[in-house]
Amino acid sequence: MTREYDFEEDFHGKDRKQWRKERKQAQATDRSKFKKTDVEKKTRIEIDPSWGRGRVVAISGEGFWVDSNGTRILCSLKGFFKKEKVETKNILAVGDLVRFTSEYAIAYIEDRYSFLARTDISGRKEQLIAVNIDQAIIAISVVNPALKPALVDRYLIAAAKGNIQPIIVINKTDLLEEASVEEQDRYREFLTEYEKLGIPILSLSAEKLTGIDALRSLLKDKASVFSGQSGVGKSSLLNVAYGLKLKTGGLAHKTFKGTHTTTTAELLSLPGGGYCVDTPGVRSFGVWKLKKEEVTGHFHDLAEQKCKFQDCQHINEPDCGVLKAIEEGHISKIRYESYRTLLDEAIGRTDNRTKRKEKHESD
Ligand SMILES: Nc1nc2c(ncn2[C@@H]2O[C@H](COP(=O)(O)OP(=O)(O)O)[C@@H](O)[C@H]2O)c(=O)[nH]1
Ligand SMILES: [Mg+2]
Ligand SMILES: [Zn+2]
Repeated sequence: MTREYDFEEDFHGKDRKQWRKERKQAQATDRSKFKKTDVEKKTRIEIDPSWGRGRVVAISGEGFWVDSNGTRILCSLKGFFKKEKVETKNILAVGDLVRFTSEYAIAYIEDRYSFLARTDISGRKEQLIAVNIDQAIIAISVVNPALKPALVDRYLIAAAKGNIQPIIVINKTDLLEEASVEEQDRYREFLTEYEKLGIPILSLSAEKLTGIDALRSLLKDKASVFSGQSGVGKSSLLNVAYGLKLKTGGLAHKTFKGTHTTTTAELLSLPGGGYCVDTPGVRSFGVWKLKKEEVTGHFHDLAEQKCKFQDCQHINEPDCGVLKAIEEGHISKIRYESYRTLLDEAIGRTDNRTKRKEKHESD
């Protein structure tokens, strides 16, 4: 894979003039090397030891912000990356470890150990939210916005696909006190069902500062991505936990519908150790190319039931163990409803019009 080399020292330690001269020469060789670059060749590109190395911490209209030894550098991307025909919307994502030339052009992307991806707004491409991340904090609320278990399951599937440990945080628990009995029941049912799956769950309130210490220790020394519907309080939680000043109240942006907001994810360095990506809120989160097997695999608790047919989808088949278990109260409705939502999505049964509408509102 990648060669170990202390290029940073090399990169910064050299006399600037001498360094430029060397870069020029290297560039000449570079060009010939990149000339007929295709995907195949690109993956075999050798890393020039004099290139800089850093981590992509933010992506904006201007380019890619790369943190190299504590210095933020604005980089561009070598043209050959753009020619690559891929199904991924963004070639680079926050968290990427890259090598850049003396002209601050990113020429190499290191192998990723994890990624969080979703389907982009057009529905035709995969969009990388963040890469090289240890854990995904799936932030939700029970009241305002309402609890959406199917959204949680989409995140859980996406996290599993991308080799990321999921953690659920339920914010705005202060609102539960005055919530309806149905909402309180839903909260309890959700806790029971998702704890059963072995996923860590934290109940928090950014407003009342509940569970903030627990959140901090969870994020300490880890690379995390904060994900979840807009308005659940992701930025608020990070603000109260770390004394940050991230913009909150994202829902107000709805008034600007139609204007193009260019907010992108940003990798924040946490005081006390660790990184965190605060993602701009999304209304919907679709798993890229969600397959039926991924849905059934994720809902393995349902598969434990005995059905007449081996390939039972637990919709309306005769002698379905799942439907029977729901009737008898052994399987929670929350779980089943989420399963049906995702199964419908995977087999393309979701009404396309609704889907498009949802997607449109998503950023
Ligand atoms: N009641 C209550 N409101 C909260 C809490 N956390 C955040 N909010 C409010 O919810 C709104 C959305 O918060 P924000 O942090 O922007 O959510 P994000 O879109 O997920 O980043 C803001 O008006 C916050 O003041 C909480 O724990 N309790
Ligand atoms: Mg936010
Ligand atoms: Zn069945």
